[in-house]
Amino acid sequence: MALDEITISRAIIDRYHQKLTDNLETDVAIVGGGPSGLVAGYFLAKAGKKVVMFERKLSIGGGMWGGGMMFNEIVVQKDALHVLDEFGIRYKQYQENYYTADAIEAITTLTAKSIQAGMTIFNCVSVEDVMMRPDETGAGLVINGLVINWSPVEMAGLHIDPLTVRSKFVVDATGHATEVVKVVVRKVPGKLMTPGGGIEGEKSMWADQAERLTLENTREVFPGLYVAGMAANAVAGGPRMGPIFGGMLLSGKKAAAELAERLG
Ligand code: 48F
Repeated sequence: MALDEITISRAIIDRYHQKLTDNLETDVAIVGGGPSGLVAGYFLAKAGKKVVMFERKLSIGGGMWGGGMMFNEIVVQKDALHVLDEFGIRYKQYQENYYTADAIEAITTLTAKSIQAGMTIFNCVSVEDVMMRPDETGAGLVINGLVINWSPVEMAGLHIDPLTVRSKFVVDATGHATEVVKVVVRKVPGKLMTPGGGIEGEKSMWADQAERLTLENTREVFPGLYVAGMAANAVAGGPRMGPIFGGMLLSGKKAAAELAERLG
């Protein structure tokens, strides 16, 4: 049977339209397709929650592809190996408590398994704002959705209005940039649940501290808004850690567990 270009086009448009409309309302919307967001999405989907991810770039994976300085190996400490095992990502011991994995295998597997678990990912989509509503008491505000646009629209600076998706919770997993939290600080009345009420700002390299703090700092920072991964440290004033990824994996898992519990 001869292939028809119009059927090919129709198939893509129909399927994408279905995928987008199916995800206009979800339990959790994750911003950023780095390791922490992918792990969070995987465990939420596995727990039966409806979860969508928006990634600005064409490729999913954030800062994991390049390992350290484009040496495409990552280091993972012992405490986080169970996450690699869950995904079936292979690793080798380097020294006691230092394990390495191929960065490409790690990120492609996190991506594939999170989609197969049920998360929907939209790439080339940038989150430019949030949606806000009064909380249950009426006294404060809660974040209950995202404002999205095509990344090429953003890159070209075109004056085109966005679309909006609603979610019970939002996760900022945008890494060092903390883009969603920055929008909230700038545009949503109220304070963050941080000591100073704002973004404390990421500190310089200290891998050991940073790995511990990434997990501790993974939490709700504004009603309806969680932070995971490097964004959690950047908001709370924790240091950076470079190409060791156990904290990112554990952070995603923690965010998913807390959200799944709150969603019931
Ligand atoms: O930076 P990233 O990999 O986040 P992460 O999960 O992991 C951090 C590590 O990769 C590394 C590190 C560990 O040693 O420090 O940096 O915390 O991925 C963040 C993703 O978010 C996307 C961005 O393109 C990247 O892929 N992103 C950022 N802002 C937006 C966004 C936005 N406004 N809308 C959509 N995607």
